[in-house]
Amino acid sequence: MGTQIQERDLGPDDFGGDDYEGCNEYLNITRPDVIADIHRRYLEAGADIIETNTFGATSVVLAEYDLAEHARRINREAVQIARAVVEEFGSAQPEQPRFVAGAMGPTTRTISVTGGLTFDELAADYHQQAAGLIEGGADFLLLETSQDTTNVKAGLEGIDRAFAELGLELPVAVQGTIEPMGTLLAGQDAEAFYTSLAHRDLLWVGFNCATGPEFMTDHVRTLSGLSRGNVACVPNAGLPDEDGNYNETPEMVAATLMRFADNGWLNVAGGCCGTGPEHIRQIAEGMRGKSPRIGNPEIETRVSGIEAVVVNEDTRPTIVGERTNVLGSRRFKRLISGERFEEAAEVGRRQIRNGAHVLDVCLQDPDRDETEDVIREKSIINSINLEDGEERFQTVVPLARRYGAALVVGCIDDDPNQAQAVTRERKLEIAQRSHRLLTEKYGVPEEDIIFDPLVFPAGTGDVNYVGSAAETIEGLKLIKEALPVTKTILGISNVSFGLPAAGREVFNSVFLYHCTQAGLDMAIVNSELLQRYTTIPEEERRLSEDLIWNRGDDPVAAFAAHFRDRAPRSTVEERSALPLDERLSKCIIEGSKEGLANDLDLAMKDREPLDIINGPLMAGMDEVGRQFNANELIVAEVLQSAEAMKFAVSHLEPHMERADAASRGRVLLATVKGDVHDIGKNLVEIILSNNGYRVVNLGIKVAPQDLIAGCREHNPDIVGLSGLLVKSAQMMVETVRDFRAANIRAPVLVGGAALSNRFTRLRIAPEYDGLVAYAQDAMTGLALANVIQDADERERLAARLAIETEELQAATAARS
Ligand code: THG
Repeated sequence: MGTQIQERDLGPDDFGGDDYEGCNEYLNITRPDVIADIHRRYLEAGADIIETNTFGATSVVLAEYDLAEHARRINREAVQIARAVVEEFGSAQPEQPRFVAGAMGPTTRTISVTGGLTFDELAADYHQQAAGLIEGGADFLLLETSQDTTNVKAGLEGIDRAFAELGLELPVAVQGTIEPMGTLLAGQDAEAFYTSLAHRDLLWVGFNCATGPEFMTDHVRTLSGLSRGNVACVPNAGLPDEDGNYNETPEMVAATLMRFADNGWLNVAGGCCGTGPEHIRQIAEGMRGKSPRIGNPEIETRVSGIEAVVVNEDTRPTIVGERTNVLGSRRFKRLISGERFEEAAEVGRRQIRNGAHVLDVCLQDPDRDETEDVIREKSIINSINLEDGEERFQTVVPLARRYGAALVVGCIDDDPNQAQAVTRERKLEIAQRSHRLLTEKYGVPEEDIIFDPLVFPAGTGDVNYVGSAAETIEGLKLIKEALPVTKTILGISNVSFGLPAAGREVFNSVFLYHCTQAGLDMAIVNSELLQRYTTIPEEERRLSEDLIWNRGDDPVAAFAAHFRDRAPRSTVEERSALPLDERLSKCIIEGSKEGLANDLDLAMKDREPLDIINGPLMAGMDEVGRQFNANELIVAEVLQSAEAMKFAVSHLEPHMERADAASRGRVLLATVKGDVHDIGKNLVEIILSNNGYRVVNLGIKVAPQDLIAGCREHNPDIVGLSGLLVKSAQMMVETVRDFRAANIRAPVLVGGAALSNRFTRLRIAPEYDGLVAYAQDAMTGLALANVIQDADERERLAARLAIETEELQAATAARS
C-alpha cells in the first residue's frame, strides 16, 4: 500500500492540506477513490486477501498529524472502502472467496526498546483501531510488521477489549518482522517470538516486511517447524537500496516463495513493501496447486524471554537461578530497595553465566510496587496453589492464559490441619486435583503446568519434616507417572535450611542428584554454588543420604557433627595434592579453571601443547562424557567442563607451532544454527591451522544463510559443520539443502556428538550435490581435509562414499 501510494505522486491537496501531507491513512477520508483503485489492482492480480490502508491508523501515530481522535472513524471508513471493492469481485465466490484484513501496524514506539508509552496506553489505542476495523466490516484483524512482542501483546489486549465492547470476535493473525541481524528489533528470534504467542489461537503466525524472502528462509523454516497453526510469509521485494527502491522482480520473489511452499512451510504467501500487482499475480500463480503446510502436532513445554527455552529430557533438569529473589537473598533485596537495578540484573546474569536457564525472580517487598518491573514474554508464574480454595486459580489463571505464561503449581490445598503436602500420597492427590481443575475448568494446556511437590528443611529437627525429603522424591515419581505431560520443579536449597553452612551445598547436591534420577524437570538452585555429586566424598554422600531417608539413630546430628566448625570444602586444595596430569584432568572433570593456567604452564615445560590436549585434557573430557552418560552429571555441569576445556585450549594455543604459512587450503568452520557448542570445532580449527590450513571460523549458532554468505565471501575449499545436539544433525541436513539451493558445492565435513556416519550417508549426503564426509574426531577431520586437497585421492574418496551410501540405502530398504 505504501509504495503504491507513493507511486501516485499525490500532492498536499490530496492529503487534505499541507498539515496532513504524508499521512497515508488520512487518504481514506480525502481520496477514497485512490485507495479503492489500489485495492482493485491487487484483486485483479489474483489476491485472495487485501489489507486495509490502516497501517498507521492508531491514535499514537495519528497524533503526529493532530488526528488522534479520528482514529476509529479512519479505520471504519478504510474497511468500508476495501469491503466495497471486494464486493465488486464477489467476496463469496466459491472458486475464490476474497477477504478484507484489518491491518494494524506496530506504531512508532516499542514498549521494550524506545519506550515512550505504556502497555495500557498502547492497548487503549489498539482498542480504538480494532473497534473501527470491526465496525467497518473486516473479516479478520492482522497485527503486522511487529518489532516487539510486548507491543503485540498490547495489541491483543486492545483487540480483546474491542471484542468485549462490541460483543463479537473475529479471527486474529500476527506477523513479526525479523531484521537482517536475525531477530526482531526488540531482540527475540523466530522461536522466542512464536513461543511468546503460542498460547493464543491465532489465524496464523507469520513474518512480513524486513528483508527480501531469501533472508527469511531460516526464520520461516523455524516457525514452520514449531507452529501448531498456520504460517505466513509476506516479504518485501528485497532489501531497499540506497534510494529506497525494492529491486526483486516478481519472478524472484515468486520463485523463493514457491520453494518455501514446496518445502511444506506455508499456509499464506504474500507481498509487502515494493511488491506491486505483478508480484502478487506471479505469487498467486506460483502457489496454485501447491499443498498447504500441515501444522506441527508435537507437544512441548516451552517458555521464552529474549530466547526460547524448551523443558525436556535433553536438558533435564532445567536450572532455575534462585538468587534473584528478595526473600532468598539479603543482597538482592538490598539492591532492589536501593533501586540499583543494573547491579540487581547482574545477579541474574551471574546465575545465567553459571548455567541457569531460567531465573526465579521474586520482588515481593511490601515497601515496593512489584508490578512496575514485570515484563510480559512467555514467562513462568511462580506460583499458585489451592491454599485458599480456588481463589488463586481464579485470579491468576485467566491472566496466564491471556498474556501467555506457564504455571508453577504448589502441592498445597485448603486442608485445615496440614495445607502443605508432606506425604507422597497427598502430593499426588493435590497435583491430580489441581490438574483436573486447570485442564478441564480453565483450559490450561497440560504442558504449561509445572508441579512443585514441595521441599521442606530436612535438618532442622522439626518432627513434621522427618523423612520429608524422601517423600518429596517419591511424590515426584508418582506425579511424573500419573501426569507425564506436565513438568515438575523443586526449590532444592530449602532442603538444607538450618544445617551448618559447610554442609549445605553438599546436601543440596546429593538431594538434587536423587531428584534428578527420579525425573525432576526443573531445579531452583544457586547455579554459582552447585557442587558436583561425583566430587562429593563417599562418607559425605552417605551422611546426606542417611538424612534424606532418615536412616540411623540421629542422622541430623551425625550430619551436623561432621560439618560443624568446618570451612566449606575446597576442591582446589584437594586437587593440589595430586600429580600434574591428574590435576589437569580433574580441572576438566570438575569444570574448574582455578590453578589450571599454572598447571598448563608446568606441563608445557616437557610437552607439546597438542600432546597436553590429546593427553590429560581429552582424558578429562572422556570422563565427563562417561559420567554424563551414566546420569551422574547434569547438562549445566557438562557445560562448565566445556568452559574449562575451552579455557585450557585457548591458553595453549599461542604456544603451538604453526606449519608453514604456505596454505594447504581454505576451510570455513561453523557450529550450526541452534547450537552453542564449540569445543570440538575449536579443536579442529587449531589442528587444521597448525597443519597449514587457513581457517575462517564463523562461530556458533550459524544459520544457513550466514554460511552461504561466508562461502560467497571466502570461497573455501572445504566447509566444516559442527554441532553437539541431536537437533544439530537435522540442522546439518537443512544447511546442505540450502547450500544446494544456493548452488554451493564445496566439500562438506561434518562432526559432532550426536552425529554418526550412518546419519551422514543416509540423511545429509543425499541432500547435497558436493561431497559430504563424516569426521569422527579432529584428527580424522585433518586426514579427510588432506585427502580432499589431493585431486586423485579426493576422487577415490568420493567414489568410496557414494558406494557406502548406496550400500546403507540398500540395507535399510531391505530391512523395511
Ligand atoms: N518452590 C518454588 N519456588 C521457590 C521455592 C520452592 N522459590 C523460593 C525458594 N523456594 C527457592 N529459592 C531459595 C533461595 C534462597 C535460599 C533457598 C531457596 C537460601 N538462601 C540463604 C538463606 O536463606 O539462608 C541465603 C540468604 C542470603 O544470601 O542472604 O537458602 O520451594 N516453586
